[in-house]
Amino acid sequence: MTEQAPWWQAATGYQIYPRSFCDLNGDGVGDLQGIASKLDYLVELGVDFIWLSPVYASPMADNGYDISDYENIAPVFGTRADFETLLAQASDRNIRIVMDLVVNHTSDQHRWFQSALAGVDAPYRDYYVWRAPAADGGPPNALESFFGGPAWSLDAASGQYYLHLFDPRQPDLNWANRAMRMDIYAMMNRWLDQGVAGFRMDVIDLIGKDPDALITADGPLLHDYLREMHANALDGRDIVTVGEAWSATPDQAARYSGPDGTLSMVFQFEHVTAGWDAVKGKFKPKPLDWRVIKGVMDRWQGACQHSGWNSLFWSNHDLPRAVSKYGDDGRYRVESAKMLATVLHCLKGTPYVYQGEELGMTNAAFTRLDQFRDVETLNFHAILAREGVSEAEFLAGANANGRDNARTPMQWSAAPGAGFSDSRPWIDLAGNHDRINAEAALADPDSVFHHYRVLIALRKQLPVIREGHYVPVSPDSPQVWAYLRALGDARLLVIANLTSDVVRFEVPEGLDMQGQLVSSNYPRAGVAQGVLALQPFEAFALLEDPLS
Ligand code: ISL
Repeated sequence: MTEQAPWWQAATGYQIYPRSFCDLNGDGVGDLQGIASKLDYLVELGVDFIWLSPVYASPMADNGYDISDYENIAPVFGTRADFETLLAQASDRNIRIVMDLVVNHTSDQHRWFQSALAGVDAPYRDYYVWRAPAADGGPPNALESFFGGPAWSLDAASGQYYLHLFDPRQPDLNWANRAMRMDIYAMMNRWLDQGVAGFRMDVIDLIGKDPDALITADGPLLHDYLREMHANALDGRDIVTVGEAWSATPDQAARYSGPDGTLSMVFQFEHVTAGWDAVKGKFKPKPLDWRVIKGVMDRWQGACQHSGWNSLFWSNHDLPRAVSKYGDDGRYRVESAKMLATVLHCLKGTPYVYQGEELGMTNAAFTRLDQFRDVETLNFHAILAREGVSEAEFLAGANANGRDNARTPMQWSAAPGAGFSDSRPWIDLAGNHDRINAEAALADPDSVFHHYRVLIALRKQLPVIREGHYVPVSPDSPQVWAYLRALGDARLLVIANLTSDVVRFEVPEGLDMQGQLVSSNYPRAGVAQGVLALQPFEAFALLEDPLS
């Protein structure tokens, strides 16, 4: 069984947000040559593939998630030659590159949309979604953009509205148009033929939408389109595909990634949205409730026990920094960052590390609105200000859950520009690179970085981590996450204190184990017996393997 498992089931991914990773040409924006210069750092960390956020040509209204040319690289990031060099240098180091595939929408500067604007009979008109105004001349219906405001904008020349589930500069592609779909599959084939190892598919659960019925996610034709995409571009290739699917529930996991599924796995977000206000959303976060988060993880681990596959992540370029959101970015920053890594990386699935997470990088803590860059944050600021939300309240929400938290420059060193750039970066630094940086982390054997390195290596060494059965041990505890992984006679017991208090935890009967401590963030003997006093954010993994 192990021999036949696809490579990505033993792999760890690393997400790079190119704008903020490493600026080699000194313009304040990260670039492809900068990424290439850091490949040896990724080798040291031990990751197997890079998920590269979009580097295609783009006017950057949404930092590249608005693509104006799928075939070319944005000049601010480099050239196609730079991309080829990066691909080759990564391949020399056994690191694969997974591209971001943004095909729910394009930029309004894409030649298809520019041509579509020529009029209702323009050749590419039907590549986008157009509707006549409502009787009062307003938008065709009440659909709202995920970035706030109406999802329809008027094209004054033709008198029709076009659909954009995100910013008006990101018009939605019309997936009902077969020629458009075939153009997309051809584009995917070109990138795959060039040697990229797969795709992370942006908001892929939106492509089957039925805007007239106000259905956006998980629409009626979603899986038909995914099957067609699979047959035309993915099938038979040794690649990994991960669909971003905010609507995905454990019940649907097998549809995406089961034996007849179309993707390797999806990113699901139930553990993320569980922390948002039901009405006001992400800018009004709820207090952290670990019982809910563990419940989500338990259900997904259960759903993908026998078929389907999980992705595992705490953070990405749209989310707050993991240690700030789920841990303690003050006194127990190191301990809690390691704890979060341990509980995630010992689960079954493919873990993704977001750049800087392996250093325990923190949220941005901006104090002024003019420090924010993100289109979503700025749009919502305008909307919420009209609704009477004060500046202070908005800043608190944006600092807690806004997307710019994850986008401050990668902290390479304690140097003035954090080793990211010699010029003023496009967005302010988080401001703590004097203490939190890669150079210091590499030199410190107890750093968060080295903790990640060990966990990433363990996945390769231990079949019980890759394949073992998942059994929740403490589902009702708000303070402790304990679980067992079991494969044959091998057992891995993971116990984590999720809080900054010392917590007593009684090891349940049958789980009192003696073994090898394969991961820990405090000194501890290799036994779990009786009542344990778990130190603040303590987490450890104990391996009992009669064969080893
Ligand atoms: O975090 C979000 C939920 O409010 C949204 O900001 C986000 O748009 C959503 O996660 C979908 O994300 C993806 O598509 C967007 C792009 O802005 C994000 O960066 C991308 O990850 C539109 O392409």
